[in-house]
Amino acid sequence: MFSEKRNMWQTLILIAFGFGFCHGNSCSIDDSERIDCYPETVPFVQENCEKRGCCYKPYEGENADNIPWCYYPSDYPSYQLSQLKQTSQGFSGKLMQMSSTHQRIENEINELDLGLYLETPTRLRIKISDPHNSRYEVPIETPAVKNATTDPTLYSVFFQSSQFGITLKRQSSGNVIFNSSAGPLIYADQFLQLSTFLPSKNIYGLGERHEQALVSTNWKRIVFWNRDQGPDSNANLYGSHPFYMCIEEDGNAHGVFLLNSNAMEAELQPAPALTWRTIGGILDFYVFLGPTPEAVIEQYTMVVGRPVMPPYWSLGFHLCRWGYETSNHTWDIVSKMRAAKIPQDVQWNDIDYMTSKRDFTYDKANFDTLPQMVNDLHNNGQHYVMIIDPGVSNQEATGTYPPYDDGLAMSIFIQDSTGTKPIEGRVWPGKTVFPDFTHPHSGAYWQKQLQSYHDQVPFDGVWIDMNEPSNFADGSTAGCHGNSTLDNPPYVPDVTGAKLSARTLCVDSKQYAGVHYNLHSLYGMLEMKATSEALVNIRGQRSFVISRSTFPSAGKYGGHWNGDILSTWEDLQQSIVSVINFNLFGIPLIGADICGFTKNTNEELCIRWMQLGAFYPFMRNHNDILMRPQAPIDFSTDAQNYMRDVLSMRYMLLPHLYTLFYAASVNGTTVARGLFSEFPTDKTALIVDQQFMWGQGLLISPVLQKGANSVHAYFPNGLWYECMDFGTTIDSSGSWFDVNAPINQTVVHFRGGFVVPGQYPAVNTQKSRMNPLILFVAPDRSGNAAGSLYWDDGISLDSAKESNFLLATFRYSQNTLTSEVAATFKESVKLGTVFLFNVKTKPRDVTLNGVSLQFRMIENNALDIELSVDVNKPFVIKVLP
Ligand code: MIG
Repeated sequence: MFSEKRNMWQTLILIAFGFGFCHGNSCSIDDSERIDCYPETVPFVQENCEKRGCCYKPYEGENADNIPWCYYPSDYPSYQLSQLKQTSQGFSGKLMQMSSTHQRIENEINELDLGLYLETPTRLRIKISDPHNSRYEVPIETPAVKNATTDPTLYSVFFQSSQFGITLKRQSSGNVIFNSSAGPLIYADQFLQLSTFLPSKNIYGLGERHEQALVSTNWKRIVFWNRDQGPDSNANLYGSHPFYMCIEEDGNAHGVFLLNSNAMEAELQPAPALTWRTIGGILDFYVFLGPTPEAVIEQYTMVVGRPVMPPYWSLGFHLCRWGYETSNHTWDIVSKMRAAKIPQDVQWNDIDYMTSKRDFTYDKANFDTLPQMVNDLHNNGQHYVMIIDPGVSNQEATGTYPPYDDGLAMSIFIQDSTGTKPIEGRVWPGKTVFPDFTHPHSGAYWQKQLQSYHDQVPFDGVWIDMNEPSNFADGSTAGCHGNSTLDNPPYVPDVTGAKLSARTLCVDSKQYAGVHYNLHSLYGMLEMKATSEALVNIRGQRSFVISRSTFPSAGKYGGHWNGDILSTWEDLQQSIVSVINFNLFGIPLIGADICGFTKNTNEELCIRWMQLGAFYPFMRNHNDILMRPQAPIDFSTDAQNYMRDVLSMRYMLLPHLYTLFYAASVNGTTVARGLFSEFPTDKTALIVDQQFMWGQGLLISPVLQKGANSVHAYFPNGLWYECMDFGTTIDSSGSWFDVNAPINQTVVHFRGGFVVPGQYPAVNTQKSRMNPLILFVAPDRSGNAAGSLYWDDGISLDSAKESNFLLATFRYSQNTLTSEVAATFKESVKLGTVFLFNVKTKPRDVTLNGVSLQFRMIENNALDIELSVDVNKPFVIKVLP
């Protein structure tokens, strides 16, 4: 007990006097460190600024528009910390507001509770709440930690008491990773703000965003408020993820998550510093100490939830469009894909299939053959997914439309501010109401509707759209009252549409768990939860849900596509960032609409997009209504050949992808990742976002420019073996190379040091899963490589828990490939080929468990070894030089 206590106090050091706040004139602050005291977008005058007790100093240099003219003085009276004491979970203290004469923000809270939870050696939580009035807290499940960690922590904590501040240092390096003395703590009922200095400008995450991966610290404001909004760098988009990862100057990484779902802003400035500004809830920060980038994501997903394990078939190719006019039209596309032998696992339908766009119906005139088409897909080892929107029509005659009648009977629709009737909006079916997924009966309601539709059309997965929730009538069909403090908060973050109710519901509408003002950004995530649970119950297999709106913990239930992007080269490039970001957000099942959504695509763009999209963890070609058709079969024979080739490459690499999803679901690691995740000490890798990796072993360097025949790509230090041009080696000390990439080629490299599992491809995963596996063995400079394979039946719930899976690790060193089997699968899993790279001369012999094998040298120093062995049993392959 004594040593435990000592450990905890060692973690914490209290200092009475401030640091970080300047001496002398409290307004003389470096330009880059000015914390905005007037974030409102409306123009203001000096007098308004000074009334707030802030410094007014116009700025006319570079960035003049962004540098605040009105900013907090260094001695702005904030809170004083007292009564700091040890608790079983860490420390607690009181924050008392310091008195001042200037005009304060409405309803400031004078007394606050500070809780510091030393949850694990690599994770701590800082919670600032109101001891007298309970405030809204985000209803997602996070780990309950009863006792502070007794192991030595990677961090130490410093408090500044006279002007409250909290500082976290990484013990090993002394790096300050969190330092709230960048600005004052403000804590009002509808305005909460905390500013922190950042240890470097290498900030990632914070989304959903449509721009480069590295977050700008050049006066950049990111707004969080889920919105039906075509991707744009200056708008709040479909999902909110107030989480960033920072790579420190020495390559160590940490993460910070603000668990808050209110309309929010994160403002970054070159100090570098970050200001969190939210208009409700509490301040509830998690800090993750890494120290590797992947460890940060493991620690983050430990809090918000590990990603769901997807069914194997869902990693195949999905084809969709808005504007298939009939079920026969849809079916015809499937048939043509089959005839062209282009791999396809899943066919989708958009809102076209519904009767008058009403959920849980299908148009018996134009989509009369839909059930037959779905059966035909199933008979061919393929799957079917259709769209469902949350808006339920309230215009049908009583007794004719159960989705509305049932919801009314169960009182599960979101109510207007009076709490007496469902709030009415307008979406695709016309006037609609919206299920409240915080209602305890909403799951049963949703499942019932999905079940009765499934009885007619046996779908395999669900695409949920419009769930920000989107509403064509701002607020409601009757507008909003605009007289409540919810509708008219003292501060409105810089949301697109200027009002919180823009393109969604009035924020004073009522849900079971509270007001929409607090719950808005959770809508899609909670719909994902309900949909995923219903799918599991209905089908008894793993669920497949793709949602447009997301929030932290959405990855537990499904994946995401990044909405209505354009068929342009710019959006092709940008889509990589979304893939990288959503992996950081714990939602690895992510992809963009291949070939682009809005605007007409063209053959070259679509080929290049299929080549990139073949490496999106979730691969779907989807198109806007009225745009030129863009399925593979809609292009020339050459184009079809190139698309088939890259699809085969994806199908060949699916065992690797699947193994990465397994790792994500158990450890929370990313599936696709930026180079910065693997090479955090490489300064160039920190900014590369036009290439990405699948796990550790595969680097994808797509062509992203019109007319290009080569890729200018960065190769971090190491050996890299080309995937298509078997074994061509790049030996890089960390530099850029121009790699040949004619229109029929996709540039993918195996990374020296890794073993990547593959499988001979086929036209769908039901067929490819029956083919022999392949191992690609890519040795590093010392001739070593390692990798693993996870395998199961691809659909069962809890395969891992029921020990019905294969888990094998492969190690290559000293010319010997050995396998270790940690778990075995009930069926035999046949390995048919090993490709070994970097073999300089033809070996004398190659043996499997002592018996000679067939082998041949192929060009570029690669060895092709043919064998037949069940991976459930350990083996040894020796290459005898
Ligand atoms: O208001 O269902 O992002 O993928 O095709 C548009 C029609 C509604 C938006 C989705 C898009 C989908 C479209 N939907």
